[in-house]
Amino acid sequence: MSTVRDVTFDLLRERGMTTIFGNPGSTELPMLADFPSDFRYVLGLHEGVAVAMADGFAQASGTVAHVNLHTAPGLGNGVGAIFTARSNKAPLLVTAGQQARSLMTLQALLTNRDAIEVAKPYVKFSVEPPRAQDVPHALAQAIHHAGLPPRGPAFVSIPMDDWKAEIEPVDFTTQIRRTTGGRARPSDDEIAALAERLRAARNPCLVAGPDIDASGGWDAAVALAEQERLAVWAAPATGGNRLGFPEDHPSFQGLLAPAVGPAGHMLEPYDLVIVAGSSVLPYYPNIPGPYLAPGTELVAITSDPDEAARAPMGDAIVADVGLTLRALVDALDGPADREPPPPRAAAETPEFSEPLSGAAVHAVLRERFPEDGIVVIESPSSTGALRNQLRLSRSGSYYFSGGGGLGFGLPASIGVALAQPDRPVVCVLGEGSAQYAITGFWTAAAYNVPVKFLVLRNNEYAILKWFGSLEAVSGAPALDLPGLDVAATAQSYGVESVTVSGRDALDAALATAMSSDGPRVVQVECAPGMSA
Ligand SMILES: Cc1ncc(C[n+]2csc(CCOP(=O)(O)OP(=O)(O)O)c2C)c(N)n1
Repeated sequence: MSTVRDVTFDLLRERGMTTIFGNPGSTELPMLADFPSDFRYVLGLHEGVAVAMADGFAQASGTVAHVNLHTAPGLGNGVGAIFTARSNKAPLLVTAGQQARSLMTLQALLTNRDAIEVAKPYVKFSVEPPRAQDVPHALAQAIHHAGLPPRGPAFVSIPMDDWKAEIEPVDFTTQIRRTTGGRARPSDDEIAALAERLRAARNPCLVAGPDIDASGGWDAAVALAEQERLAVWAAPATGGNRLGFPEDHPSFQGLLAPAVGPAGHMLEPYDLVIVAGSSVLPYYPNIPGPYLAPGTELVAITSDPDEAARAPMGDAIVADVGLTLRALVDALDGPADREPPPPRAAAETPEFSEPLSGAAVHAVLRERFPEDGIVVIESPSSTGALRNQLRLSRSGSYYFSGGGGLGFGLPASIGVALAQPDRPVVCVLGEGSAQYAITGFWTAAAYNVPVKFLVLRNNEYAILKWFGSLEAVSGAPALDLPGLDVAATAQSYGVESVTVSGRDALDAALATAMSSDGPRVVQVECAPGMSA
């Protein structure tokens, strides 16, 4: 006889899930007792931090990551980050402790009442197994759900007295030692029909979404664009948690506007729009208009049936994005007899007057950015400026909160760096955004995770002021943020930090930070307002 705990750790070991992100409480201690030496526990001081670290780790490793939360209040704290992980399609096993089964009915302290309902809107699967012996099977199901397309978080609530329960090892071999795969290729007919539409199109374009990168379709997207002379737009930043296409490529045109009317207007010149690896489309804010001009057709390629079903226009193929793009390249005879798309203008050199604008900060960053660097960004008013200045061109180089929730960037960068220890990671944060997961600095320091944090301090919620003008809102309170000092706070958590102002000081501070071994914070004084 083995225990539920033995079998669970064997399951996690077999799946290569030997890193557990979490924040423990009394309801999780029975699981963590005698923690196996081949496992690593990464402590976040708040559940939102633990979930977002796991999110970054899952996306950057391409594997299911495990985050273990405390019962009701811990799970509650993590829900915002679980929402974000769902938007990012990050494959996560989320577990939470629960009161002992014998005390749940009387609702003893820390009972997670209706545990499976708490995160339900944001997970693919939510269960509290009926018997202790079912815990490993439930965990296996959650792992399969998380890793199958569309990837996302799956939740299991585990009463704290389940871990010692005895279980037949035979259940382990029959129920758990299974693999599942979900990379579906479209039928030959679907590929032939799309290839024909593309061949017949006069001026087609590609809208490149985050699932291109997540499905390993980067090279196929480039090959398709080059062979078919496609103009390529990035899916709107609101849903673009990853890049889908090299942004320094001659076919790349820029970011599609996120709102309905402006996006429809930008797509007007094209008679065929292929949206690959994105919902159609991640719109925000509400600026109405036609979805598409009368002469424009659209075909989406997505592995998510829900994305295919809820799109307001166009046809859709539900299949693996990378495999579909590759099949399309192979089905077309290319090169197409079309003019290549017009080149995009070079990024303008911004003014370097003090305090620096967001664009100026990113122009300085560009000169210091490592060749194989990765950006994790949560700097709302300067996201577009960073994309424009850096024009990142390698797969797996960019992570962003696809659902629009703050509190992702700081901890996700730690997860990304743990998953990709050979690539330098730069985390770009607004000083307001940093507050939502500020304790992540402690984890960076305690585990010596060498992320370089660049904090833009503009003393305001700049993007909300911009939204205010867009929504014709005046007189809203609480949009100024005087006196936040992220560098001092990070220093108190153990991360070496500096605050600088102006181009030369920023350049020198970035050079020092990039060449150091551990985590570093460079906080730079910034001008208010949006930066393009
Ligand atoms: C969890 C969460 N709470 C609140 C918001 C609303 N929000 C969006 S952007 C923003 C301001 C961010 O400020 P800062 O990081 O300083 O960036 P800036 O706009 O100045 O570039 C806020 C509060 C959100 N997106 N997510």
